[in-house]
Amino acid sequence: MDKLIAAEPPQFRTCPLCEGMCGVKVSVRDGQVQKVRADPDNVFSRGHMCPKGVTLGELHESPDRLRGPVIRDGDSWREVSWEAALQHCETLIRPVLAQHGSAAIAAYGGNMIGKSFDLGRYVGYLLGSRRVGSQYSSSAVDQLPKNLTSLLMYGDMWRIPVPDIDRTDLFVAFGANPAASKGSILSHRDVMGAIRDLRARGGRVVVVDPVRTGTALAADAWIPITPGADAALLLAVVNVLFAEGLVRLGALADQVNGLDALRAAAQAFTPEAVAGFCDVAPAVIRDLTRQIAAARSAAVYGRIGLCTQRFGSLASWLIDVVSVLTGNMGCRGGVMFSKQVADQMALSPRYPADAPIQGRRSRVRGAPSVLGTFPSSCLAEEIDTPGPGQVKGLVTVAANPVLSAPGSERLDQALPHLDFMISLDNYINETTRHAHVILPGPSLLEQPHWDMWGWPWCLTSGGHYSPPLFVRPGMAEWRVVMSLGGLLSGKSLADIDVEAEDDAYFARMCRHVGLDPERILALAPTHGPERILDLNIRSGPFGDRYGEVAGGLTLDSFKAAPHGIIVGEADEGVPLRTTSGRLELAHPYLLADIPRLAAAMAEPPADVHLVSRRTLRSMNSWMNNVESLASGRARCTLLMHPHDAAALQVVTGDAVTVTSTAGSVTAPAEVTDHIKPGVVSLPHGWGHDRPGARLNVAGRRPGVNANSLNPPDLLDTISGNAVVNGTPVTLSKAQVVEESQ
Ligand SMILES: Nc1nc2c(c(=O)[nH]1)N[C@H]1C(S)=C(S)[C@@H](COP(=O)(O)OP(=O)(O)OC[C@H]3O[C@@H](n4cnc5c(=O)[nH]c(N)nc54)[C@H](O)[C@@H]3O)O[C@H]1N2
Ligand SMILES: Nc1nc2c(c(=O)[nH]1)N[C@H]1C(S)=C(S)[C@@H](COP(=O)(O)OP(=O)(O)OC[C@H]3O[C@@H](n4cnc5c(=O)[nH]c(N)nc54)[C@H](O)[C@@H]3O)O[C@H]1N2
Ligand code: SF4
Ligand SMILES: [Mo]
Repeated sequence: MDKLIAAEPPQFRTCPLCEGMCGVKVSVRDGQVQKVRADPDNVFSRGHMCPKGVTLGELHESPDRLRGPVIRDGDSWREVSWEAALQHCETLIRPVLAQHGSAAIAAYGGNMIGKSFDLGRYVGYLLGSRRVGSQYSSSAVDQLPKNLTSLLMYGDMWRIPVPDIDRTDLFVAFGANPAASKGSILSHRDVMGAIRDLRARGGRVVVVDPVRTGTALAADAWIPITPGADAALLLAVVNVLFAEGLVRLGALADQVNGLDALRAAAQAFTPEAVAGFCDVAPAVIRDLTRQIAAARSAAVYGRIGLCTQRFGSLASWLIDVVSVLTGNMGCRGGVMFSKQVADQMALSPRYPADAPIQGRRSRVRGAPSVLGTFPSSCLAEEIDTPGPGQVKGLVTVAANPVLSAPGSERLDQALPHLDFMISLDNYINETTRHAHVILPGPSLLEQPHWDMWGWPWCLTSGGHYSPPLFVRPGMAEWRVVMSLGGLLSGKSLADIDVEAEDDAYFARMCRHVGLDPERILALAPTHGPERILDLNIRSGPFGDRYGEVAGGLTLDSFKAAPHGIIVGEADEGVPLRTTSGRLELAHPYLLADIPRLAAAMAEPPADVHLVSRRTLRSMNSWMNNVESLASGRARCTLLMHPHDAAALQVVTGDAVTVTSTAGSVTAPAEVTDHIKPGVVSLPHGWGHDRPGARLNVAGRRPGVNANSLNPPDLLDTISGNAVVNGTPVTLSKAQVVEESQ
């Protein structure tokens, strides 16, 4: 029986699992979660949720979830006190720092950071550049191209435009499948419902994707495209907009730089010139362009299929360019920028650009860090290649790169050679099984929640505070994080004054938002993440600035509103923080990458391309360990077109071996005409067959790791983002389906 924080459940929370921000009602009996259901009164989600949210209790109660820190002794794990765990960290870190300095320490930050109340607010302290020599992150297998293009175009890496699907007349989605993902960099209570509503009011939806996804099935038109070819198609759209005199800058007319350079850059990319590369007919490209130009409003959107491909930055840039050229940027029904109640990035002194576009080059491969992050696949070689600067110590924070990043096999083999590996993680999984110490965070029900990865992409401005439901046994996570940060900066535990450091950390944020730290510290003496959230709300556009603005919001306003508060909606217009003060439509950094695209268009095409997918009942790698989601039909299957299946003489269920220059996996075929011929699709996040991982549910249905096929050196060069879509592969019929499927 777990200890409740207060005695009056049911409790109303926001489900933190994806960007959907569904309000849920958690009922408890005898210290156990009885059920989790949608909260019809949540002001944002109004009763919408999905099957994952229902499992918040199961996640909390999972016997595989670590309740306290563990230290590895050979192949076994020992539960220890928090003090002993941190002491062990000190013993591990000290000699590495003494011998090699912080340059030999790397950190890998993962997806769950943004969902954790303490990590999300203290990770900046932990992974500051004074403590960690090189940074790696799941962002470089995700949205890094979007960060890059937003920085170049608008001067702010975290201002990413969001499609206004509730008011648009035409929604065009590239490489996104909200039917499974529930929307990403697009937080909406119900994206698929909005698509239905849009069509019901006479609007149109077009999906550009090599797979006829659930989203494509709900759309008016599906444009199957060769994976990795979107940048070429979008350049042709730009070409046609200029050629046919369809460019309308509207309100942005006198705020835009680079129109002529853009026209020149797109000159050679006529629909005829790109049609073969994209496998999309010129007439289809012209028709799509004219539809976007003619629509009263059009919301053009691209997500993971667009970012994690060979030309992820060009494609991400061009998506926004099309919006600007057709008068849909910063406008209702087009794409808009959120106006947050508590913009976490606004508290960061390093904001709006966290780091220079290109920083130091990696030691082994010579790849530059981009916006402070090295390509994910560099980490393995930095660990296993001897020489000055070799990575000797690693901190992973809520990440599972052994499954989630290309080069995963080499990383798996390199990790045991580290002098130390410390993981902040709730499970012993494929990555953390190599750690010397694992420092788990609270369960999602043992911590407060305020969605810091949903509201930034939401055109409704509002907030919802979820109080913790159960008591977290042991040390508060922010204290663990600060202690570890102190150790990484060379202090000994005895010398770390967590509370003084916390005050200093908080004071820096106060100064950054123009508030006098002494005044605020006197008003807000309680340490920890809630004080930071309160500052974030109070210093934001709707806040009370600690009494300076009458009627302004505070964290207490939200604590008094169990179903959340909506305060308004996003403003029209484009917030510009570029040095020119103008929207940079044709930044030279991006233009310089066009010849690489032109060269790729001249290469002989691959016979078969591999792409990735998600399923509704999964969350990256880690929720494959939830029994009620895992049961049922096998999900780690290879989607393939009947033509490709016939060529191999395979039918659904037969084992097919997929081989690339990086490796080979065998998975059961799922033959379907909902995929373009010459394209196969595997879900990502699988491959739970490594010994020593303690994921008992996932281990029974391990599936295969799609990333063993994605070559570590294949990058979107200018962002360093990984390529996990569009990998050339070959197929062959395998003799038996391995038991692992
Ligand atoms: N082939 C292919 N690869 C991909 C993708 C793809 O589409 N195709 N997608 C990419 C994308 S978009 C992403 S975001 C990345 C994700 O990459 P990662 O972030 O590396 O992978 P996750 O599976 O999300 O790992 C989450 C980690 O958080 C831990 N965890 C869970 N709950 C908690 C908690 O409360 N606290 C702490 N401290 N840890 C917790 C889990 O045990 C797990 O180790 O994968 C990328 N990789
Ligand atoms: N249920 C569930 N929800 C999730 C997650 C999860 O694992 N499970 N993960 C969360 C995370 S971390 C993220 S980042 C989001 C991602 O959210 P989405 O971007 O919606 O992700 P996917 O559902 O993988 O859809 C990507 C689509 O891109 C297509 N695609 C692949 N290559 C190309 C290409 O070259 N061009 C084009 N045009 N399309 C291509 C794929 O076929 C696929 O349909 O989802 C989040 N939500
Ligand atoms: S859609 Fe996302 S936020 Fe909503 S219940 Fe499902 S996982 Fe949770
Ligand atoms: Mo992601």
